[in-house]
Amino acid sequence: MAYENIIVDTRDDVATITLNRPDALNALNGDLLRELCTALEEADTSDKVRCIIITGSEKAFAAGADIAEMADKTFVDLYTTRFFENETDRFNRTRKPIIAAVAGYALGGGCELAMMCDFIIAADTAKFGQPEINLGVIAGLGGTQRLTRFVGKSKSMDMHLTGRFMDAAEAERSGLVSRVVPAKDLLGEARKAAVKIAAKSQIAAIAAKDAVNRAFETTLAEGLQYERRLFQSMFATDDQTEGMTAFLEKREAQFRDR
Ligand code: CO8
Repeated sequence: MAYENIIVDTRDDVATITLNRPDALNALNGDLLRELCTALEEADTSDKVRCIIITGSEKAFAAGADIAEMADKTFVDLYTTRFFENETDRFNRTRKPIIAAVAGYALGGGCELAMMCDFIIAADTAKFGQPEINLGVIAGLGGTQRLTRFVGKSKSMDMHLTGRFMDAAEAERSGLVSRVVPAKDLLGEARKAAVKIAAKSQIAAIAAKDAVNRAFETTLAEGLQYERRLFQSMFATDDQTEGMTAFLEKREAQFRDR
């Protein structure tokens, strides 16, 4: 499919989706988000894709939801059209692993989009923030909930109330990002991680994502039970047999997603 606001490059089992509205620092408007969701759905169902990367430009992953598109909307508009609800639901239905590769600004909806991915690799130029308070509003794509779970109440409150930005080192220190790399290596490192994930059993990767995400939704006892059942169900797969046999035979496993 032809896209106007994103670029999709699929190779080596990895789909890289680049947000591409350079004139607006990749601000997230409805068209971009809908294209992103369609690209994710295509990747999720494609035999050629086993891991997905979402990235932006050197200057901005995304500088937030598109303020120009939102400015004239009323409460009734947002409420009756379920503004961006469908898009976030579509995004969250993606089963394959998604890595956010973030350079430059990841602000407001941009920070929230990065947090909706499964993990974040940041360039040393990355700046994260929830500056919606400067616009007289608050975060609306999960920032108050997800950032708080990532970095704890105190830092999350600080970010949401002052609107200040967090640099890459602080983001790594506080658990928002999994690692920080030099800006020039960002895509290379993200691709290396994605190719590594793509070589695993797809069933195990999806189950791991499912189980980790469950930690955000439930009690420890329920989460442990969920993990136990998923672990047990892995033993109904050929990939478990192959993975363990390959280890014992001292060779590389050849997973077949069965
Ligand atoms: N929306 C629309 N346009 C934007 C946005 C944005 N979020 N951010 C930047 N732009 C545009 C600018 O208007 C400018 O356009 P133009 O050249 O036509 O004037 C262009 O991008 C370049 O921006 P700047 O000239 O401002 O670049 P600077 O390097 O000087 O500054 C900043 C970069 C600091 C990133 C600055 O652009 C900025 O502060 N941007 C806004 C950041 C922000 O407030 N983000 C939060 C937006 S609100 C939000 O995300 C809510 C999400 C919840 C949605 C809920 C739905 C249910």
